[in-house]
Amino acid sequence: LVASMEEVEQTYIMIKPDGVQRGLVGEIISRFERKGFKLTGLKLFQCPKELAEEHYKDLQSKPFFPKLIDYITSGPVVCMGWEGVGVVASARKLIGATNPLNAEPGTIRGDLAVQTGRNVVHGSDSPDNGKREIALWFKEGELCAWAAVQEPWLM
Ligand code: RTP
Repeated sequence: LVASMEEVEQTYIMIKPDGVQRGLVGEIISRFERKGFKLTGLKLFQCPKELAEEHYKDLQSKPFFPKLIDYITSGPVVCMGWEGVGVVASARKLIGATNPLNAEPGTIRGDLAVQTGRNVVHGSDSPDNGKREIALWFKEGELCAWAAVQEPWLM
């Protein structure tokens, strides 16, 4: 069963500063790995203000925008590219509702967060935004296109 190229999507997932500081990096990465998606990029990164503003430019007019920018730039984030069939919508399901109090148990926010302003993780909301955000957060050469090898690792 090989997925056609058109079905394979890319999404940008980011562990926000609270997720890093609370020691949730491994836990969050595990959920995407265990689901079966493929990691294509990964880095710990101190986000400059200009990049945070560009990433969240659609929310510029919101009253919480300055606080959101302070939050995202308050410490390092973990930037990730994930690939797979239906990965954009599926990742949003794994993440759960924006307000963690409305997020179902079993989701990342439902299990690990309380406040909207400290909701530990970001996921792209469309395939187009997935591509846009990966290009925004990663330089060329930081992403890896790879396929699992057939040989056993240990003999
Ligand atoms: P994200 O982009 O982080 O995955 O979140 P989302 O799509 O679930 O939510 P969105 O509406 O795009 O909001 C982006 C992030 O802004 C913060 N936020 N704070 N009322 C508030 O204080 C408020 N509303 C939104 C959250 O960190 C949210 O994830």
